[in-house]
Amino acid sequence: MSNNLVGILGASFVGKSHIVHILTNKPNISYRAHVTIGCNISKYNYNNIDYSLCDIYPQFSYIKTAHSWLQKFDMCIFICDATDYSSIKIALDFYNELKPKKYAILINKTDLINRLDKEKFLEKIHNKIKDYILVDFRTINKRAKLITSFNNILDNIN
Ligand SMILES: Nc1nc2c(ncn2[C@@H]2O[C@H](COP(=O)(O)OP(=O)(O)OP(=O)(O)O)[C@@H](O)[C@H]2O)c(=O)[nH]1
Ligand SMILES: [Mg+2]
Repeated sequence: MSNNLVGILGASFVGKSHIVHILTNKPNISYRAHVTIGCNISKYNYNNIDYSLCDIYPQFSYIKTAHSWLQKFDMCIFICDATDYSSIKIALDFYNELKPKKYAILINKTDLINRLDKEKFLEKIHNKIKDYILVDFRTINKRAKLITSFNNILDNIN
């Protein structure tokens, strides 16, 4: 495990594991959806820096239990699902629990909504959380773009 711990947090089914899978596997290995229990740690290298991507079980009880460990994370990336408003509240609850100094929000599944709904979703986030880096994204079939966006996040919050 590297010294750079990156927490990948958000409600269940928002796409956390799929994102980590794309970042850490070859393009020909397809993602098989599964429920993540506990914390899955994957290695990621960018600009000769090793990161440990920690894909975290999204139950609030787990976040509470693992609180002191999660607070050691160097940065947190909160994932929201553009089709599910409740994913904003859950990301916010995790943010308020951990209060990370360095964090970003990635809005996933934007392939499933239209432009107008996307604007409404973004406005809702703007009203709730200030001062963050925002990436809006669709995981599906956008590997290269995800890697670029993710590396941009690392550049900007590091
Ligand atoms: N259409 C669409 N589907 C997506 C996208 N990203 C992820 N998915 C799908 O959403 C489902 C849930 O993704 P996961 O990555 O397993 O979700 P998770 O957040 O890890 O869920 P938990 O482990 O239960 O917390 C999977 O079937 C993914 O393939 C996206 O951008 N667009
Ligand atoms: Mg998962």
